[in-house]
Amino acid sequence: MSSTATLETLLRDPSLNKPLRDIAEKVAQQQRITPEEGVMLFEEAELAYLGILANYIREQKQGDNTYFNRNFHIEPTNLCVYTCKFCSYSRLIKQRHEGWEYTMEDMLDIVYKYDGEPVTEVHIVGGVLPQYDVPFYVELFKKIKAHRPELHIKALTPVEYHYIFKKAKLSYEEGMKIIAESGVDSLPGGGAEIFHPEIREKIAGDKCTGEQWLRLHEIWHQLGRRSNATMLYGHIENYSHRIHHLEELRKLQDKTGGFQTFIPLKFRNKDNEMSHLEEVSTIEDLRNYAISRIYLDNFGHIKAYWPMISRSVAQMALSFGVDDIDGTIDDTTKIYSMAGSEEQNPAMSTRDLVNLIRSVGRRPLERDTLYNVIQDYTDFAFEEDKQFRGYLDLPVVN
Ligand code: V47
Ligand code: SF4
Repeated sequence: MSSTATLETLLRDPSLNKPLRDIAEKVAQQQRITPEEGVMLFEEAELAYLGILANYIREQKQGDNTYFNRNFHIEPTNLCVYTCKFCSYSRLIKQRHEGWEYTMEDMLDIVYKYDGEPVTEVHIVGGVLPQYDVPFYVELFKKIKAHRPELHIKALTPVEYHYIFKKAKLSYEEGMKIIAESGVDSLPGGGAEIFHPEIREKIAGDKCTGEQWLRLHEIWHQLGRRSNATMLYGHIENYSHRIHHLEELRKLQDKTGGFQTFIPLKFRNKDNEMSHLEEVSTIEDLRNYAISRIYLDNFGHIKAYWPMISRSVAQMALSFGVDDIDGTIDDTTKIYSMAGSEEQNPAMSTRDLVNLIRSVGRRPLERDTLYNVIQDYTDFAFEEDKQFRGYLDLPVVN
Protein backbone atom coordinates (compact mmCIF):
# COMPACT_ATOMS: atom_id res chain seq x y z
CA MET A 1 0.00 0.00 0.00
CA SER A 2 1.30 3.49 -0.77
CA SER A 3 2.04 5.86 2.09
CA THR A 4 -0.88 8.05 0.92
CA ALA A 5 -3.31 5.11 1.02
CA THR A 6 -2.02 4.12 4.47
CA LEU A 7 -2.60 7.64 5.77
CA GLU A 8 -6.13 7.65 4.27
CA THR A 9 -6.87 4.34 6.00
CA LEU A 10 -5.68 5.81 9.30
CA LEU A 11 -7.95 8.84 8.81
CA ARG A 12 -10.95 6.52 8.31
CA ASP A 13 -10.26 4.66 11.54
CA PRO A 14 -13.19 5.51 13.90
CA SER A 15 -11.14 4.64 16.99
CA LEU A 16 -8.63 7.46 16.35
CA ASN A 17 -9.19 10.22 18.93
CA LYS A 18 -9.87 13.81 17.82
CA PRO A 19 -6.54 15.45 18.69
CA LEU A 20 -4.55 12.72 16.88
CA ARG A 21 -6.97 12.84 13.92
CA ASP A 22 -6.52 16.64 13.71
CA ILE A 23 -2.75 16.21 13.55
CA ALA A 24 -3.04 13.46 10.92
CA GLU A 25 -5.29 15.73 8.86
CA LYS A 26 -2.82 18.57 9.11
CA VAL A 27 -0.06 16.27 7.86
CA ALA A 28 -2.25 15.07 4.96
CA GLN A 29 -2.79 18.74 4.00
CA GLN A 30 0.89 19.64 4.39
CA GLN A 31 0.12 21.92 7.32
CA ARG A 32 2.43 22.64 10.22
CA ILE A 33 1.79 21.28 13.72
CA THR A 34 2.03 23.50 16.82
CA PRO A 35 4.45 23.08 19.75
CA GLU A 36 1.55 21.87 21.92
CA GLU A 37 0.70 19.22 19.32
CA GLY A 38 4.37 18.25 19.17
CA VAL A 39 4.46 17.63 22.93
CA MET A 40 1.22 15.68 22.68
CA LEU A 41 2.73 13.41 20.01
CA PHE A 42 5.63 12.64 22.32
CA GLU A 43 3.32 12.00 25.26
CA GLU A 44 0.51 10.07 23.60
CA ALA A 45 1.11 8.86 20.07
CA GLU A 46 1.89 5.22 19.38
CA LEU A 47 4.78 4.19 17.19
CA ALA A 48 2.58 2.79 14.39
CA TYR A 49 0.60 6.05 14.11
CA LEU A 50 3.79 8.13 14.08
CA GLY A 51 5.33 5.85 11.45
CA ILE A 52 2.36 6.36 9.10
CA LEU A 53 2.62 10.16 9.36
CA ALA A 54 6.39 10.35 9.15
CA ASN A 55 6.64 7.90 6.27
CA TYR A 56 4.00 9.85 4.37
CA ILE A 57 6.03 13.07 4.75
CA ARG A 58 9.26 11.26 3.88
CA GLU A 59 7.75 9.88 0.69
CA GLN A 60 6.14 13.21 -0.25
CA LYS A 61 9.52 14.89 0.07
CA GLN A 62 11.91 12.19 -1.08
CA GLY A 63 9.99 9.16 -2.37
CA ASP A 64 12.18 6.10 -1.69
CA ASN A 65 15.39 8.11 -2.11
CA THR A 66 17.87 7.24 0.60
CA TYR A 67 21.12 9.16 0.66
CA PHE A 68 24.62 8.38 1.82
CA ASN A 69 28.02 9.86 1.11
CA ARG A 70 31.65 8.81 1.14
CA ASN A 71 33.43 10.63 3.90
CA PHE A 72 36.10 10.41 6.55
CA HIS A 73 36.56 12.18 9.86
CA ILE A 74 39.45 14.05 11.42
CA GLU A 75 39.16 14.43 15.18
CA PRO A 76 42.00 16.83 16.10
CA THR A 77 41.95 15.97 19.81
CA ASN A 78 39.90 14.22 22.48
CA LEU A 79 41.01 16.71 25.13
CA CYS A 80 38.79 19.62 25.90
CA VAL A 81 38.66 22.74 28.04
CA TYR A 82 34.94 22.08 28.51
CA THR A 83 33.41 19.41 30.68
CA CYS A 84 30.09 18.39 29.17
CA LYS A 85 28.64 15.71 31.41
CA PHE A 86 27.50 13.42 28.59
CA CYS A 87 30.83 13.43 26.80
CA SER A 88 32.78 10.17 26.90
CA TYR A 89 35.09 11.52 24.33
CA SER A 90 36.86 14.37 25.98
CA ARG A 91 39.30 13.94 28.84
CA LEU A 92 39.93 16.73 31.30
CA ILE A 93 43.15 18.54 30.55
CA LYS A 94 44.77 17.12 33.68
CA GLN A 95 44.40 13.62 32.22
CA ARG A 96 46.42 14.53 29.14
CA HIS A 97 48.18 11.18 28.99
CA GLU A 98 44.88 9.53 27.98
CA GLY A 99 44.34 11.74 24.98
CA TRP A 100 45.64 12.61 21.55
CA GLU A 101 46.47 16.02 20.12
CA TYR A 102 47.13 15.95 16.40
CA THR A 103 49.56 18.41 14.86
CA MET A 104 48.87 20.14 11.55
CA GLU A 105 51.05 17.50 9.85
CA ASP A 106 49.18 14.61 11.52
CA MET A 107 45.90 15.98 10.18
CA LEU A 108 47.25 16.61 6.70
CA ASP A 109 48.64 13.05 6.67
CA ILE A 110 45.10 11.77 7.25
CA VAL A 111 43.94 13.81 4.24
CA TYR A 112 46.83 12.49 2.07
CA LYS A 113 45.92 8.92 3.05
CA TYR A 114 42.73 9.34 1.03
CA ASP A 115 44.48 10.53 -2.14
CA GLY A 116 43.00 8.64 -5.07
CA GLU A 117 40.08 7.38 -2.95
CA PRO A 118 36.60 8.43 -4.10
CA VAL A 119 35.72 10.31 -0.89
CA THR A 120 33.88 13.61 -1.31
CA GLU A 121 33.83 15.02 2.24
CA VAL A 122 36.05 15.44 5.29
CA HIS A 123 34.21 16.01 8.58
CA ILE A 124 36.44 17.78 11.12
CA VAL A 125 35.28 17.97 14.73
CA GLY A 126 36.78 17.32 18.15
CA GLY A 127 37.60 18.80 21.53
CA VAL A 128 38.48 22.43 22.23
CA LEU A 129 42.08 23.30 23.18
CA PRO A 130 43.88 26.67 23.15
CA GLN A 131 46.47 25.74 20.52
CA TYR A 132 43.75 25.09 17.95
CA ASP A 133 43.01 28.75 17.31
CA VAL A 134 41.92 30.85 14.33
CA PRO A 135 45.38 31.00 12.65
CA PHE A 136 45.84 27.23 13.14
CA TYR A 137 42.51 26.28 11.61
CA VAL A 138 42.75 28.83 8.79
CA GLU A 139 46.12 27.34 7.80
CA LEU A 140 44.75 23.79 8.06
CA PHE A 141 41.70 24.50 5.88
CA LYS A 142 43.76 26.38 3.29
CA LYS A 143 46.27 23.55 3.08
CA ILE A 144 43.54 20.92 2.65
CA LYS A 145 41.91 22.99 -0.11
CA ALA A 146 45.25 23.62 -1.83
CA HIS A 147 45.90 19.88 -1.84
CA ARG A 148 42.43 18.70 -2.88
CA PRO A 149 40.16 21.57 -3.94
CA GLU A 150 37.10 19.42 -4.68
CA LEU A 151 37.05 17.77 -1.22
CA HIS A 152 34.15 19.32 0.72
CA ILE A 153 35.28 20.54 4.15
CA LYS A 154 32.55 20.20 6.79
CA ALA A 155 34.24 21.57 9.87
CA LEU A 156 33.83 22.71 13.46
CA THR A 157 30.76 23.63 15.41
CA PRO A 158 29.67 26.86 17.13
CA VAL A 159 31.33 25.43 20.26
CA GLU A 160 34.75 25.74 18.64
CA TYR A 161 33.90 28.92 16.72
CA HIS A 162 32.62 30.74 19.79
CA TYR A 163 35.81 29.83 21.67
CA ILE A 164 38.34 30.67 18.93
CA PHE A 165 36.63 33.92 17.90
CA LYS A 166 36.52 35.12 21.49
CA LYS A 167 40.21 34.35 21.92
CA ALA A 168 41.02 36.19 18.68
CA LYS A 169 38.76 39.12 19.70
CA LEU A 170 36.71 38.70 16.54
CA SER A 171 32.97 39.29 16.27
CA TYR A 172 30.95 36.29 15.08
CA GLU A 173 30.41 38.06 11.74
CA GLU A 174 34.13 38.76 11.23
CA GLY A 175 35.10 35.27 12.33
CA MET A 176 32.63 33.43 10.12
CA LYS A 177 33.75 35.45 7.09
CA ILE A 178 37.38 34.48 7.71
CA ILE A 179 36.37 30.82 8.08
CA ALA A 180 34.32 30.87 4.85
CA GLU A 181 37.27 32.42 3.00
CA SER A 182 39.71 29.84 4.38
CA GLY A 183 37.96 26.94 2.63
CA VAL A 184 35.27 25.60 4.98
CA ASP A 185 32.28 24.64 2.84
CA SER A 186 29.68 23.75 5.45
CA LEU A 187 29.15 23.31 9.18
CA PRO A 188 28.27 19.98 10.80
CA GLY A 189 25.39 19.86 13.25
CA GLY A 190 27.27 19.18 16.48
CA GLY A 191 27.31 21.14 19.73
CA ALA A 192 23.56 21.77 19.67
CA GLU A 193 22.75 19.27 22.48
CA ILE A 194 19.57 20.72 24.01
CA PHE A 195 19.10 24.46 23.56
CA HIS A 196 16.82 25.02 26.56
CA PRO A 197 18.93 26.71 29.29
CA GLU A 198 17.30 24.63 32.06
CA ILE A 199 18.94 21.51 30.62
CA ARG A 200 21.92 22.99 28.80
CA GLU A 201 23.25 24.56 32.00
CA LYS A 202 23.18 21.17 33.71
CA ILE A 203 24.82 19.07 30.98
CA ALA A 204 26.99 21.53 29.05
CA GLY A 205 27.02 24.64 31.21
CA ASP A 206 30.36 26.13 30.27
CA LYS A 207 30.23 26.10 26.47
CA CYS A 208 28.31 28.33 24.04
CA THR A 209 24.62 28.83 24.78
CA GLY A 210 21.76 27.64 22.59
CA GLU A 211 21.24 31.22 21.41
CA GLN A 212 24.89 31.55 20.44
CA TRP A 213 24.75 28.23 18.57
CA LEU A 214 21.73 29.44 16.60
CA ARG A 215 23.25 32.88 15.94
CA LEU A 216 26.46 31.41 14.51
CA HIS A 217 24.49 29.18 12.14
CA GLU A 218 22.34 32.15 11.15
CA ILE A 219 25.41 34.23 10.25
CA TRP A 220 26.83 31.29 8.32
CA HIS A 221 23.58 30.94 6.37
CA GLN A 222 23.59 34.68 5.64
CA LEU A 223 26.96 34.13 3.95
CA GLY A 224 25.11 31.81 1.57
CA ARG A 225 26.45 28.64 3.20
CA ARG A 226 24.72 25.48 4.42
CA SER A 227 24.84 23.57 7.69
CA ASN A 228 23.33 20.70 9.67
CA ALA A 229 21.64 20.56 13.05
CA THR A 230 21.58 17.90 15.78
CA MET A 231 19.76 17.26 19.06
CA LEU A 232 21.18 15.12 21.86
CA TYR A 233 18.16 13.35 23.37
CA GLY A 234 17.35 10.65 25.88
CA HIS A 235 19.02 11.92 29.06
CA ILE A 236 17.57 14.42 31.58
CA GLU A 237 15.48 16.46 29.16
CA ASN A 238 11.70 16.15 28.96
CA TYR A 239 9.50 16.23 25.87
CA SER A 240 8.89 20.00 26.13
CA HIS A 241 12.64 20.58 25.96
CA ARG A 242 12.85 18.47 22.80
CA ILE A 243 10.00 20.42 21.20
CA HIS A 244 11.55 23.75 22.26
CA HIS A 245 14.75 22.61 20.49
CA LEU A 246 12.88 21.62 17.32
CA GLU A 247 10.88 24.86 17.41
CA GLU A 248 14.05 26.99 17.56
CA LEU A 249 15.44 25.12 14.55
CA ARG A 250 12.18 25.40 12.61
CA LYS A 251 12.07 29.18 13.27
CA LEU A 252 15.64 29.71 12.10
CA GLN A 253 15.04 27.56 9.04
CA ASP A 254 12.01 29.73 8.15
CA LYS A 255 14.31 32.74 8.33
CA THR A 256 17.34 31.45 6.41
CA GLY A 257 16.57 28.11 4.72
CA GLY A 258 20.22 27.22 5.34
CA PHE A 259 19.84 23.88 7.15
CA GLN A 260 20.18 20.76 5.07
CA THR A 261 19.53 17.94 7.46
CA PHE A 262 18.52 17.27 11.05
CA ILE A 263 20.31 14.50 12.96
CA PRO A 264 18.86 13.28 16.26
CA LEU A 265 21.70 11.90 18.41
CA LYS A 266 20.78 9.31 21.01
CA PHE A 267 22.57 9.75 24.34
CA ARG A 268 24.92 6.79 24.96
CA ASN A 269 25.92 6.19 28.55
CA LYS A 270 29.33 4.54 28.63
CA ASP A 271 32.19 6.21 30.52
CA ASN A 272 30.75 9.62 31.16
CA GLU A 273 29.38 11.60 34.08
CA MET A 274 25.83 10.62 33.15
CA SER A 275 26.47 6.88 33.05
CA HIS A 276 23.92 6.32 35.79
CA LEU A 277 21.14 7.22 33.34
CA GLU A 278 19.54 4.43 31.36
CA GLU A 279 19.56 4.76 27.61
CA VAL A 280 16.17 5.11 25.94
CA SER A 281 14.69 2.19 24.00
CA THR A 282 14.79 1.63 20.25
CA ILE A 283 11.04 2.34 20.18
CA GLU A 284 11.75 5.77 21.65
CA ASP A 285 14.48 6.33 19.03
CA LEU A 286 12.01 5.58 16.24
CA ARG A 287 9.32 7.77 17.82
CA ASN A 288 11.86 10.59 18.07
CA TYR A 289 12.85 10.27 14.39
CA ALA A 290 9.20 10.26 13.37
CA ILE A 291 8.22 13.30 15.46
CA SER A 292 11.29 15.18 14.19
CA ARG A 293 10.18 14.44 10.62
CA ILE A 294 6.63 15.59 11.38
CA TYR A 295 7.66 18.75 13.26
CA LEU A 296 10.44 20.00 10.97
CA ASP A 297 8.27 20.51 7.91
CA ASN A 298 10.83 22.94 6.45
CA PHE A 299 13.81 20.54 6.61
CA GLY A 300 14.55 18.52 3.48
CA HIS A 301 16.25 15.61 5.23
CA ILE A 302 16.39 13.64 8.47
CA LYS A 303 19.54 11.65 9.06
CA ALA A 304 20.09 8.53 11.16
CA TYR A 305 23.72 8.33 12.13
CA TRP A 306 24.34 4.59 11.85
CA PRO A 307 27.55 4.34 13.94
CA MET A 308 25.52 5.47 16.91
CA ILE A 309 22.32 3.46 16.62
CA SER A 310 23.49 0.31 14.79
CA ARG A 311 22.79 -0.78 11.24
CA SER A 312 19.52 -2.55 11.93
CA VAL A 313 17.97 0.44 13.72
CA ALA A 314 19.18 2.66 10.85
CA GLN A 315 17.29 0.36 8.47
CA MET A 316 14.11 0.59 10.55
CA ALA A 317 14.48 4.37 10.80
CA LEU A 318 14.04 4.54 7.01
CA SER A 319 10.34 3.80 7.62
CA PHE A 320 10.06 6.47 10.34
CA GLY A 321 10.95 9.62 8.44
CA VAL A 322 14.66 9.12 7.85
CA ASP A 323 16.04 9.45 4.31
CA ASP A 324 19.80 9.73 4.96
CA ILE A 325 22.21 7.42 6.72
CA ASP A 326 25.42 9.48 6.62
CA GLY A 327 28.53 8.00 5.12
CA THR A 328 31.05 5.23 4.83
CA ILE A 329 33.11 6.92 7.63
CA ASP A 330 35.92 4.37 7.32
CA ASP A 331 36.59 3.89 11.04
CA THR A 332 37.73 7.50 11.49
CA THR A 333 35.46 8.56 14.35
CA LYS A 334 35.79 7.60 18.00
CA ILE A 335 32.97 9.73 19.44
CA TYR A 336 30.41 6.95 19.60
CA SER A 337 32.55 3.89 20.13
CA MET A 338 33.89 5.61 23.27
CA ALA A 339 30.33 6.42 24.38
CA GLY A 340 29.26 2.77 24.16
CA SER A 341 27.67 2.34 20.74
CA GLU A 342 27.37 -1.07 19.07
CA GLU A 343 29.78 0.04 16.34
CA GLN A 344 33.24 -0.13 17.90
CA ASN A 345 35.04 0.33 14.57
CA PRO A 346 32.58 2.15 12.37
CA ALA A 347 33.28 1.54 8.70
CA MET A 348 30.98 0.43 5.90
CA SER A 349 31.92 -0.07 2.30
CA THR A 350 29.76 1.52 -0.37
CA ARG A 351 28.50 -1.98 -1.18
CA ASP A 352 27.47 -2.54 2.48
CA LEU A 353 25.62 0.78 2.60
CA VAL A 354 23.88 0.14 -0.71
CA ASN A 355 22.81 -3.35 0.36
CA LEU A 356 21.60 -2.05 3.72
CA ILE A 357 19.32 0.42 1.90
CA ARG A 358 18.24 -1.93 -0.89
CA SER A 359 17.31 -4.76 1.45
CA VAL A 360 14.55 -2.62 2.98
CA GLY A 361 13.18 -1.65 -0.42
CA ARG A 362 14.55 1.87 -0.70
CA ARG A 363 16.55 3.58 -3.41
CA PRO A 364 20.28 4.04 -2.60
CA LEU A 365 21.73 7.33 -3.83
CA GLU A 366 25.28 8.43 -3.26
CA ARG A 367 25.22 12.19 -2.69
CA ASP A 368 27.74 14.93 -2.14
CA THR A 369 27.46 17.04 1.02
CA LEU A 370 24.97 19.41 -0.63
CA TYR A 371 22.69 16.53 -1.76
CA ASN A 372 23.65 16.56 -5.42
CA VAL A 373 23.31 12.96 -6.58
CA ILE A 374 26.64 11.43 -7.59
CA GLN A 375 25.37 7.95 -8.42
CA ASP A 376 22.09 6.08 -8.36
CA TYR A 377 22.79 2.55 -7.12
CA THR A 378 19.30 1.16 -7.72
CA ASP A 379 20.39 -1.30 -10.42
CA PHE A 380 24.13 -1.12 -9.93
CA ALA A 381 25.92 -4.49 -9.89
CA PHE A 382 29.07 -4.57 -7.76
CA GLU A 383 31.97 -6.62 -9.09
CA GLU A 384 31.69 -8.97 -6.10
CA ASP A 385 28.03 -9.60 -6.93
CA LYS A 386 28.76 -10.43 -10.56
CA GLN A 387 30.69 -13.61 -9.76
CA PHE A 388 27.78 -15.99 -10.33
CA ARG A 389 25.90 -15.02 -13.45
CA GLY A 390 23.58 -18.02 -13.81
CA TYR A 391 23.72 -20.62 -16.55
CA LEU A 392 22.76 -18.45 -19.52
CA ASP A 393 26.39 -17.48 -20.14
CA LEU A 394 27.51 -21.13 -20.55
CA PRO A 395 28.22 -22.28 -24.09
CA VAL A 396 25.47 -24.50 -25.44
CA VAL A 397 26.91 -27.98 -26.10
CA ASN A 398 24.72 -30.57 -27.72
O1 V47 B 1 27.77 17.59 19.72
C1 V47 B 1 28.92 13.47 22.48
C2 V47 B 1 27.40 14.13 20.55
C3 V47 B 1 28.11 15.37 18.78
C4 V47 B 1 27.80 11.74 23.24
O2 V47 B 1 26.52 17.15 10.85
C5 V47 B 1 27.17 12.22 22.09
O3 V47 B 1 26.58 15.43 9.54
C6 V47 B 1 25.58 10.58 22.29
O4 V47 B 1 27.43 16.40 15.75
N1 V47 B 1 26.12 10.09 23.42
C7 V47 B 1 29.17 15.46 17.68
N2 V47 B 1 26.06 11.64 21.62
C8 V47 B 1 28.81 14.62 16.46
C9 V47 B 1 27.92 15.33 15.48
C10 V47 B 1 27.63 14.75 14.14
C11 V47 B 1 27.74 13.38 13.93
C12 V47 B 1 27.46 12.87 12.65
C13 V47 B 1 27.11 13.69 11.61
C14 V47 B 1 27.02 15.06 11.83
C15 V47 B 1 26.69 15.94 10.68
C16 V47 B 1 27.27 15.60 13.10
O5 V47 B 1 28.20 14.10 19.40
C17 V47 B 1 28.22 16.30 19.95
C18 V47 B 1 27.32 15.60 20.96
O6 V47 B 1 25.98 16.01 20.79
N3 V47 B 1 27.87 13.29 21.67
N4 V47 B 1 28.90 12.51 23.46
C19 V47 B 1 27.22 10.63 23.92
N5 V47 B 1 27.73 10.14 25.07
FE1 SF4 C 1 34.29 19.24 24.72
FE2 SF4 C 1 32.48 18.74 22.82
FE3 SF4 C 1 32.97 16.89 24.70
FE4 SF4 C 1 31.69 19.14 25.35
S1 SF4 C 1 30.94 17.54 23.91
S2 SF4 C 1 33.41 18.20 26.49
S3 SF4 C 1 32.67 20.64 24.02
S4 SF4 C 1 34.42 17.61 23.16
